[in-house]
Amino acid sequence: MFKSDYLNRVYAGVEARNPGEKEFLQAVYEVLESLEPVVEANPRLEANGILERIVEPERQIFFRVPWVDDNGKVHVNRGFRVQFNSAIGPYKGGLRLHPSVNASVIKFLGFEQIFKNSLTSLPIGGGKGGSDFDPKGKSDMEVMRFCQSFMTELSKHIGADTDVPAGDIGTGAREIGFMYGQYKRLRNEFTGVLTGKGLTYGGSLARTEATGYGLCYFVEEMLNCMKNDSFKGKTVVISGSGNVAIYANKKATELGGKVVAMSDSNGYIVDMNGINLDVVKQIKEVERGRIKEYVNRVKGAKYHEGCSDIWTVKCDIALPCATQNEINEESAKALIANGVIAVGEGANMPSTPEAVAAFQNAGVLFAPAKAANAGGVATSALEMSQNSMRYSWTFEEVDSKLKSIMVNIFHNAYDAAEKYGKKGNLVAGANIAGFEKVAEAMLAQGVAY
Ligand code: NDP
Ligand code: 2IT
Repeated sequence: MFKSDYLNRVYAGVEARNPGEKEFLQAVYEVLESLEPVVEANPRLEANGILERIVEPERQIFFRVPWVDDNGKVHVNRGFRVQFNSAIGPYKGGLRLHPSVNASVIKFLGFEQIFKNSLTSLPIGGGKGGSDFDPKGKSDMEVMRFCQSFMTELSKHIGADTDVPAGDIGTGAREIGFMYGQYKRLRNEFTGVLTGKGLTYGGSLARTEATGYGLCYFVEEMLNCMKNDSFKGKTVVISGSGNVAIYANKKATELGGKVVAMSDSNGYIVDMNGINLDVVKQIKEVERGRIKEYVNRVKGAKYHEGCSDIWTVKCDIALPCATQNEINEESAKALIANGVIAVGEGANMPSTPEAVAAFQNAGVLFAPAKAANAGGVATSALEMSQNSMRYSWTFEEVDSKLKSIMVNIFHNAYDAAEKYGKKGNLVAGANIAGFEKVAEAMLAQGVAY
């Protein structure tokens, strides 16, 4: 529990109102823990009920998504959009399509998005959505019918100045295209209501690469400033083989690292010569196949069933880019025993609280998701700017803005941690720096009653 009575009261309230929502509670606990010194130093926060308000979504929309498969059979999934906080801009955050999606998962993601989006320094509030629909094994037409049905309801609640969804697990260019088409059909308007759009209809150059590239820019700056080191010559392990993992691999390699392992939800591959990214892209992006296929195409590579043992592969830098809680204490200890020097979270909340503590106690540089993977949503905000201007920047322009945003986020998180007596603790620093701007805006805007 916390030293502060205020924090204990707020957390007890969250537990009572959201019973059994373990991911959401985990995310809230971590933020409150970081905010302890901030709450102590700023009595205005308690006096204005800022924490009670920030842990409660402004609006939650849960809806039925009926769709028809290729054989004419009707299916029903559940759709979610949690509009968590609009203090600094329109709600902004991705849509996750995965069978594990439930209210707890969407709320943890939406809650973290508030602070992440604030850290980008761009004017975007926090939101998240998705469905327990599983795009795996579905035909393009089935995915299209699902996306259209999903958007038929979602379109009533979003808008370019209200709430701007984007991709996440299971939602890539194909799904965004189908959803955008349906929104346009229903509303008869061509606006930047979604980001991650295709380049022919308003998408931004470098959005596809942004999360993985941004993660590596952040880790490079962290290595540089905290250890006078870099990616150069380092062995890297990356979990996942989706959007974030693929472009993290590309940038880590460009910066001089060697990526030796990647995974999907069935297992992981190890290639000590350095993973051939073209082969991974062909299997995962073009064929929508399984990562184990890699060993049939690249000599000397090995496949192992199961995900968690990827963290027993010896490396200098670990980049978890698959899903929440994929690194537990045991995996963290295996990485530490093998001499890992830095961990950068590409996925959202991929390390359990015990794993984070293990890394920090062992002196491993630890880049938390809210800060390290903010490049995706930051570039989404740049896509929104370009859409508003009816203009588009070159790849180099967007990439250079992304890079300076990531470098800034590192320094803001580092400085905030130092200011509150937690030097080097980027978890605390990111939570505090993200929180301060949102809290100021909420204070300025008053309480509606
Ligand atoms: P993708 O759907 O493109 O890829 C997800 C990858 O993670 C796949 O390799 C998938 O394997 C694997 N994976 C998914 N769920 C699980 C699971 N339960 N257990 C093990 N492996 C799993 O998603 P993204 O790359 O976009 O997202 C990855 C992570 O990054 C998520 O945490 C997401 O929230 C986060 N993120 C994404 C951003 C973006 O811009 N896309 C921005 C910031 C964060 P399989 O193919 O077998 O399903
Ligand atoms: O978790 C995330 O930040 C995302 N999935 C990206 C959200 C966005 O709006 O681009």
